Amino acid sequence: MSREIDRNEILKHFEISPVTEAYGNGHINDTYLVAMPRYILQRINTSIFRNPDELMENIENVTAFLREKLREDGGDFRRGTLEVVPTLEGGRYYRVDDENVFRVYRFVEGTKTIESSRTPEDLYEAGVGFGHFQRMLADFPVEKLHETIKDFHHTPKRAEALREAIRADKAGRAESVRAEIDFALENAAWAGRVVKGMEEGRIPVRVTHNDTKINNILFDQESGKAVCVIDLDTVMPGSMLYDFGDALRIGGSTAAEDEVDLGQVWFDERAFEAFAKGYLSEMREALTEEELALLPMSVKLMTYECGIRFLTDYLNGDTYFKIHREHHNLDRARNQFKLVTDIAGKEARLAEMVRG
Ligand code: ADP
Ligand code: GN1
Ligand code: MG
Repeated sequence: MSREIDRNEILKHFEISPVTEAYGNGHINDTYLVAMPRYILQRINTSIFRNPDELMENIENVTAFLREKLREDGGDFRRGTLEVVPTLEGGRYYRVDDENVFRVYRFVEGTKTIESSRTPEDLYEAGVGFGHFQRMLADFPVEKLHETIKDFHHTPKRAEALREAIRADKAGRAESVRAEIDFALENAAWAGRVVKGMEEGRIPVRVTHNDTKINNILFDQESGKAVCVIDLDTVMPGSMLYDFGDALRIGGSTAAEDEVDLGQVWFDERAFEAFAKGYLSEMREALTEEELALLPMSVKLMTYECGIRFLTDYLNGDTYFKIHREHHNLDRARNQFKLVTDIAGKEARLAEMVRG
C-alpha cells in the first residue's frame, strides 16, 4: 500500500451494522441478541484490475445469478456464493484513491481453505465445487461479462509476451536462463491448441472462473464438502479446459509451486483421477467429446502457461507476481516446467482415467 490507510475509517462507508433481535422468553428484563455478522475487507489490486466498475459489475451479476440458482435448487444460498456488501451510497466498492479501492464481502462462516497436503477426498470435493460452479453458470449470459484481464489465458499471446521479454531483457537475465527459455520456446508449438479450437468454434466458450487454485474454494469445516467458490475477479468468457487444467496444475502437484528441489515435484495421477471424478460428476453431460479428450492436455497446457508467465516476469524484473526471495519467479518457472515434462509422460494414462 502506498500510504497508511485506516481500515476502520474505510468500513464506515459500507452498509455494515450489527443486527439486534429480541431473545428468549424472560419475564423481567428486556433481552436482545446482537448478531454481528463477520465480513471480509479486500483492497482490490488496481494495477492488475484497472477497471473496478467493470470488475465489480461482473462479480455482482455472477453472484446474484448464483444466489437465485441456489434458491431455486434449494441450495445453501447464504453460504454457496459470495455476497458483495454495498457502500452507504449503494456502490460496490469504496475508492480512496487509484491505489486504494476497497470492497466488502460477507464472511462465509464454518468453512476452511486447503493450502497444501490435499487428500484424494479433498480433490474430489474441489472437482465437485468447480464443476458445480460451472454447471450453475451454464446459462448465464456470457456476453454480459467484461474481460477483466484481456487475453488472460491466451497462451500464444503469453508466449509472444515471453519473446518480447527476451528481446527487451530488461533485467539482464536472459543469458543466465537459456535452458528455461529454450524449453519454453520449444513447447510453444502445441500451446495454441485450446485458443485455436475456441476461435474455430470447436471448443465452446463458457463462463469460466480462470483462477481455480484449490485455495479459491471454501470447504465446510465439518463435512469437508465444497461450499463456495471465491476469488471471482477473473470470471470471464473462456474454456472449461482452463479451469480444469489450472486446478490440477496446483492440486495435482506433489510439491508447492515454488519448491526448488525438483526431485520432489511430480504430477500425481491419483489426484487427477479424484479431481476428474468430482468434476465430471457435475459436468460430464455438458462436455463435448473434444473437451473430454483434451482434459489431460489442459493440465499440461495451464502448467506450461503459468511457467512461461513466471519466466516472463523474471525477465521483466519481477513486476507482476509478488516475490518473497531473489529468483523466486525463476524457481517457480523451473518447477512448472518440470511438471510439464512429467505430465507429458503420463498423458496417455490420464486419458484412460477420463474414459473411465
Ligand atoms: P486473492 O485474490 O489474493 O487470492 P481471495 O479472494 O482468494 O484473494 O481471498 C484470500 C483468502 O481470504 C481466501 O483464500 C480465503 O481464505 C479468504 N476469504 C476470502 N473471501 C472470503 C469470504 N467471503 N469468507 C471467508 N473467507 C474468505
Ligand atoms: C495468481 O492471485 P492468485 O494467487 O489467486 C494469478 C494466477 C496464477 C497464480 C499462480 C490474476 O493467482 O493466474 O495462476 O497467481 N492471478 C492473476 O500462482 O494473475
Ligand atoms: Mg485466491
